[in-house]
Amino acid sequence: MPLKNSTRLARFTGQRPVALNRSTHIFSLTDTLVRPDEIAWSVATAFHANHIFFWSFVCFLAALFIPNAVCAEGVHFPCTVINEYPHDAKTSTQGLFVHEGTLYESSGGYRRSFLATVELKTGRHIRSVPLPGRYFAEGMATQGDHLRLLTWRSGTGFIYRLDTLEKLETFAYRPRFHTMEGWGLAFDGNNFILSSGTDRLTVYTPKEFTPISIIRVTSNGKPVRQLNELEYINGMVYANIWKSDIVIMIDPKTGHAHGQIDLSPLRKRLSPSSGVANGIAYDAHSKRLYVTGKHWNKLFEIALPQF
Ligand SMILES: [Ca+2]
Repeated sequence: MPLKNSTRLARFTGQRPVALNRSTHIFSLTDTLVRPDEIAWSVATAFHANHIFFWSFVCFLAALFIPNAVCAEGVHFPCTVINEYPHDAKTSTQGLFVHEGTLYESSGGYRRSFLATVELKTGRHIRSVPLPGRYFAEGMATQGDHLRLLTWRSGTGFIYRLDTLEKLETFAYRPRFHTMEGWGLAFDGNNFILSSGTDRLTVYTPKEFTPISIIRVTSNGKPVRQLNELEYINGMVYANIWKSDIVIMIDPKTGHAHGQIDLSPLRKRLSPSSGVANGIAYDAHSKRLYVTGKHWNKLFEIALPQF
């Protein structure tokens, strides 16, 4: 997603997320900005005042901030901190995973995107490679001895060697003229799973990177939109929800969100300039779960939810 927007919206992340509204299954940091009843009121007023075009535009803008349905069902897991580590606050985290104890992180923004290996306990960059200035780095995931990195709107991705971060290949991940964006990426052991800021996850084959199925993510029958950074953990897809501190756990077989973690308790440990939560990494070997965010000055190991 756009860096400017995320930076601007990061100011909202200093607030606690609004409590779950179980009657409408609505939840969002933007709840205080535009509510559905206000939108309905706007439409009615527009007809009455014969200002339909103006208010339609207002409603269009408002729709961009319609609160998102987030996991009113399922288990609400506590955010229990086990360790905290330094994290480079200049990094606009878009993709995050752990491989053999080393953190891999991608950072977004035009003319400043990069991919880095990071020493987990110090936050020090071991190796860092920039992307060409016209690409905005997004999510990434590893398969075998390489990783795939998405970019935001170009429809172009890159394959890198894990050990040297040497770029090996360029690949396309959407049909021509398709507007689907690249946000998060995970690998489930067989296929890649891609998010695009919507309520849909797209499953891609591992070699040709061909889309083979779509997972529609819901909670209580309502779509859960703005799915962002991903991680596949023990049969579940964990996903950051953009503009919130919520991580949800999705059953990829059904698309149902079966649980969530509210990361907002971490805010009191972060600098005020920390942006949105984004970045989930799981070390399957040590069974450790890590989370961070855009321009967060810390990375946290938190307790792994037990279903
Ligand atoms: Ca991840």
